[in-house]
Amino acid sequence: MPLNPMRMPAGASPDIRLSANGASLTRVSPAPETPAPLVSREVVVSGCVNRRHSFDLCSLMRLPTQLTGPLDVVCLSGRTVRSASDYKGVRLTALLDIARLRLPQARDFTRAFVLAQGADGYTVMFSWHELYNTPVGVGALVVYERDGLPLSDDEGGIGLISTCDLRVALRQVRALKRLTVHLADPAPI
Ligand SMILES: Nc1nc2c(c(=O)[nH]1)N[C@H]1C(S)=C(S)[C@@H](COP(=O)(O)O)O[C@H]1N2
Ligand SMILES: [Mo]
Repeated sequence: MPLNPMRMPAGASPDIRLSANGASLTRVSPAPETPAPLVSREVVVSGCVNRRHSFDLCSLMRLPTQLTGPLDVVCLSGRTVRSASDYKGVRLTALLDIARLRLPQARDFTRAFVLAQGADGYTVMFSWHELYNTPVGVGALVVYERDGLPLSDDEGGIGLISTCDLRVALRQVRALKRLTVHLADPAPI
């Protein structure tokens, strides 16, 4: 029989101490109710692409940089989540261009769309047309810096922002992990 019948959950850090007589437990930080921050260190581009590609911070920084300029991040309710002077990142389309869309038929881009997913599963969608055929694509950025500082772990590390949206907070993805390219099924004729 183990002295301490309380078992650690798998993957938990050994931050519980027994007192000298083994009777009481003292918790050492971090407290178990503090969730680990949602953070991304790389973005994987997959799905209908020729080359599945993974971009970490270094490879993102090697791509042509885009700055947003002053931006209010507003939610659907109208609440301003934050006002930033600048986000720095790269165009979402730059990542797609490197992975290269894989389209069975020449005109399949008309039904292509991209799902962008955060570490918690939060998912937003961009159509090929939005990205390549409207101003939205120019403002859809994978970002890694805000106001001259790297996005901290608490801010997700790597994110996505769509600066041309009316309510920017909604298609902002904290801790961006995945970009997957899909083809919508055409309706039967
Ligand atoms: N990964 C992730 N990103 C997300 C969300 C979320 O739940 N998970 N919520 C969205 C919503 S509704 C809002 S208002 C903003 C909040 O911004 P913040 O999380 O950067 O403060 O994040 C957006 N991005
Ligand atoms: Mo929100």
